[in-house]
Amino acid sequence: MPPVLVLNGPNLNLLGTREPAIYGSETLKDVEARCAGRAKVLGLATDFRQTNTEGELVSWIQQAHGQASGIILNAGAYTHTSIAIQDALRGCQLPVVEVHLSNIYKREPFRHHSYVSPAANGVICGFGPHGYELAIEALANILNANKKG
Ligand code: CA2
Repeated sequence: MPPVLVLNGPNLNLLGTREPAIYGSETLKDVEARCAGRAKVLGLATDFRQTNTEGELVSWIQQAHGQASGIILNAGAYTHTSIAIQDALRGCQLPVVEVHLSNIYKREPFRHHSYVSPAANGVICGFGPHGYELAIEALANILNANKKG
């Protein structure tokens, strides 16, 4: 089975270095290790990436077709602005789980709308780094169901 692509958008490279009250003290490396560990238990591999560039996210999503078994996406602030990412997700024909560290519905109104959600199978937000593990589990369930069906 091809790896699960775990994509992280702008500023998530700063995780654990600033704004701990919102995003916690774990680094993105820690989150990567959580994903790899959870995936391994479920018989999956992960390909974990971060970029500050919208176009790079779009390219990675395009390339995932046939190369990944599914996508977990924290698009960061592009969540709230990017029609290009939504278009790429709609075209990739893969299961997609949207994840956010913070509960975006508890925050500023401009974070309440997601362009990713209409193209995702589901959304996990507000559980910090553990949310990524929940997203891996959700994706594994979808992949198992697709295998059977
Ligand atoms: O809660 C999330 O995971 C977000 O996707 C994080 C984005 C934010 O724009 C979304 O509304 C919700 C921001 C990521 C910035 O991460 C930082 C981490 C540490 C220090 C500064 C920024």
